[in-house]
Amino acid sequence: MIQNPILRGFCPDPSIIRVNNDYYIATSTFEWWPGVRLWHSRDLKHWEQLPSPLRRQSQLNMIGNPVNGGIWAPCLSYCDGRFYLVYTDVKTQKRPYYNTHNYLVWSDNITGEWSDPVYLNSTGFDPSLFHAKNGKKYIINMRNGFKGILLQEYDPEKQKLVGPVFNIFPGTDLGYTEGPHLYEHNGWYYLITAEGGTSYNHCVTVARSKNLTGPYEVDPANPILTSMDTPDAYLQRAGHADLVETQNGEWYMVHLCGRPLQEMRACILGRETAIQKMEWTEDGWIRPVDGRVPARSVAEPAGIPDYPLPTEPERDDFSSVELPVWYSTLRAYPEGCLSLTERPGWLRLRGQDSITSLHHVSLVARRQTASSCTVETGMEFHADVPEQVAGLAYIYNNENFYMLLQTTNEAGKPMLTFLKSDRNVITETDSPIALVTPGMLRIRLEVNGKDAQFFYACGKEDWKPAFEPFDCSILSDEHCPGFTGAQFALYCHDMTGSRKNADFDYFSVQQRTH
Ligand code: 6LW
Repeated sequence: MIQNPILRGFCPDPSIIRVNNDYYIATSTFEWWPGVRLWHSRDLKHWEQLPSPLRRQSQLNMIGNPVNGGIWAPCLSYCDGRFYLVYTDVKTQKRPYYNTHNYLVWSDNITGEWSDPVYLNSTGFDPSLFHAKNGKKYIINMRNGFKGILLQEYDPEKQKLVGPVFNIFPGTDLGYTEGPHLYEHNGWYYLITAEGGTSYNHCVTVARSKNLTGPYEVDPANPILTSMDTPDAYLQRAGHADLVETQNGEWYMVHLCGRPLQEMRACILGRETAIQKMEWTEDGWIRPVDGRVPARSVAEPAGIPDYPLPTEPERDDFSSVELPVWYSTLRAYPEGCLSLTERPGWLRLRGQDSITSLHHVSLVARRQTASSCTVETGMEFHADVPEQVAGLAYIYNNENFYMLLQTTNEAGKPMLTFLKSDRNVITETDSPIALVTPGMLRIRLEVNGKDAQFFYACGKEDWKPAFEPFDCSILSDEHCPGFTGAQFALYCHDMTGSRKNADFDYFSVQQRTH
């Protein structure tokens, strides 16, 4: 059986394709760099992360992007030997006009270099590229203000949208119609959308038409997937789906989901990706074989053997000379301020802006993928003034985080301080801990559900608690509020402008499944 979620921790808005016997999923990354996470599988059960397609500033410049801005809902497609990716770079979500700019990039090698982007439009987010059987290509996207689904032809020669714009689907009374994808099957056009909003009323809506521009009739059993009526279901917030047919003619649907804490509706892991097995009904509708409530375990595809793939390791000793794919940074790669070669076997961060900046922050993050974790790092850092800090962050975004940081007091003595930011209100301990033993500082973070606590040890000393336990449920979609998820990060800032370095010997994230 396939165990859901298949992609855990901050992996929302999945788009899936199959190319021969290989499956690929693209998921949203928001203000985190590089843009769009890509995943690969051969059996829909085991997934490995691939290099992101948007890894050049010429493809994506998110400097200054707001929290929750950046890459929303990518859509991956494949046609005639070429991979296509459409995505939104959200500059503002301010009604009524937003600033949701849609782009297209392509590549003939999904792990190679992708093109620079072609601008499409800014009428709404969640663009999807539909390759019609008649050889024409169309872009559909939601219309800002949830005013339906727009469709316009895309001319690959002219590299732009051409012809009239059609509003092909008004949505249902579930509202918040977004995340559209089109398919041709047995003479019908099928339109899948997300409705109900990306929280606990989220769902998957299916409609069909004999004409591409509609009108579309809605499945009488709509919505075909939702957890809205089953608050005790393991997978909540099910919606934003995409279909794929296996090489043996079976159908599956990936969708986003959330796994809130037992005691409260808080998704610290953000929205994740799950998969359901599908079947076509006699009267030509497609529905989950396990029913409307998303199943936690799903039958594997027939005729496809298990194909295990490498996954993110618990411990990283920084032996690689390039930053592995499972790391993210904020809004851009910290050029000149992140090195794995200046001190071989160590990750060196040079301090830039402080965490609340929307510009140049030296921070390297790994996603939290389980509700119970042990995180640890070893750091060598010597602050000259209090304006230089470095340490371990437990972060949702620039406005919501906890950090255990080494710095110095006015007398130049090394200290440990503790910061909390809750919806952009930052508080700092008034009782910093003096560090008496020089040498490497080891920092540990224990997380169990909504409870967390930092620990520290200097040199070979034993572990000691660093400040009081804290409530990490504030690092959740519901509290912030947000679209991403909690991450563990190495961090350094230097307000003197001298780019003081902090060297990290290892970064261990032990995630216990649940
Ligand atoms: C995404 C939209 C949604 O673009 O949330 O749940 C937005 N659905 O389709 C951000 O993830």
